[in-house]
Amino acid sequence: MNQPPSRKIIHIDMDCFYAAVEARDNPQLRGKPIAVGGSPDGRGVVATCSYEARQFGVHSAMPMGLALRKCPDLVVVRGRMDVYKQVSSEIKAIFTEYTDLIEPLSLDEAFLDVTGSQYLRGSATLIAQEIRERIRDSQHLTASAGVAPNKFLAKVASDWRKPNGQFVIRPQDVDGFIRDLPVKRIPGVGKVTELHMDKLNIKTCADLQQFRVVDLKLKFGKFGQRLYELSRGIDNRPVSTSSIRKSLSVEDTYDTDLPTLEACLHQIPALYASFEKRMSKAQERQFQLPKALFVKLRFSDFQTTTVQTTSAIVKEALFVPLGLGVQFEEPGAPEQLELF
Ligand code: DCP
Ligand code: MG
Repeated sequence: MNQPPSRKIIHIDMDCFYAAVEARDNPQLRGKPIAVGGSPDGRGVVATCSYEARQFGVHSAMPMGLALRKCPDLVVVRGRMDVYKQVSSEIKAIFTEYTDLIEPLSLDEAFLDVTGSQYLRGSATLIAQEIRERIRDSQHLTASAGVAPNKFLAKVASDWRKPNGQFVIRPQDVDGFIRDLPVKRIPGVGKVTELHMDKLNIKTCADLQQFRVVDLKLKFGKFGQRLYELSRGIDNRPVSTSSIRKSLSVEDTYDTDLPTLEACLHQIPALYASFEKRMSKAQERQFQLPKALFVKLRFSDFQTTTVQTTSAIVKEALFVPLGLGVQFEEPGAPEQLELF
């Protein structure tokens, strides 16, 4: 019997990336709770931390001062972006030996489409295994991998056996896997949406599946259609090798609070000047039409919020302005691929 076409997607994600690089290069740090990031004296935040530190509740984006209160023995290390970039490009060089269809998401993460590969009898599972072994042998760092029929599930799967693990969701496993998946694992479901869903008694993808697409659209707007698909484990986005920018912004964190509206407004021209500079550089390379402006604010308790509108933003900004930016029009929707 003819099987419908199915894709084989691998998501690779390095384990505690910056922290692992630091521990690799400085044996004294091994086995200790370490955090890579800014100084606790200013407004430094944790970029990432070792698993030893995570046990104390330390996590990415946490103010370093708070991290030190949670874990007094925490060793704070300044980041070395040049080294992380170098490791990242060496890892990417490994990926290119398996497929041309690579979509990097960040320095430590990428999707690979190995559907067409004949290597290792076309087994995505074995390819992922081999890539992880090669990263370990050449970089002395560990990576985790997810293998699945689409990007959404592959990304969820790479988190499933972290650190230094791998999890495979075969096409026939999708229905069973997705049912119990908590909604917060769905990309785009943040704290606010999760709370909204909780009030509707929606906790898992199985709960979401109970709703018709029209109802999801009513409740969650444009995101409703996507929720309908993702809650069934459907994601037709192809692995995209072109890096089309989705947004551009500049931001600054201030050493002391900006307590008044005047103080906030005072910072806007400098931010705007550097935004304009970056924007014109980017538009020279590839012109893209902006569709929305946004202002990101970080409050003194480090909560961050984004206000997206076209005017009157600044009048509302009674807090610490963090960033200015634009979002670009999305390129034409990709052709639908048939699944499974
Ligand atoms: N990073 C950052 N600020 C954040 C999140 C991440 O600077 N808020 C950086 C540091 C991380 C790297 O990006 O090392 C990769 O991010 P991940 O989310 O993949 O986190 P880790 O690789 O550190 O940990 P994990 O093992 O959970 O993947
Ligand atoms: Mg990672």
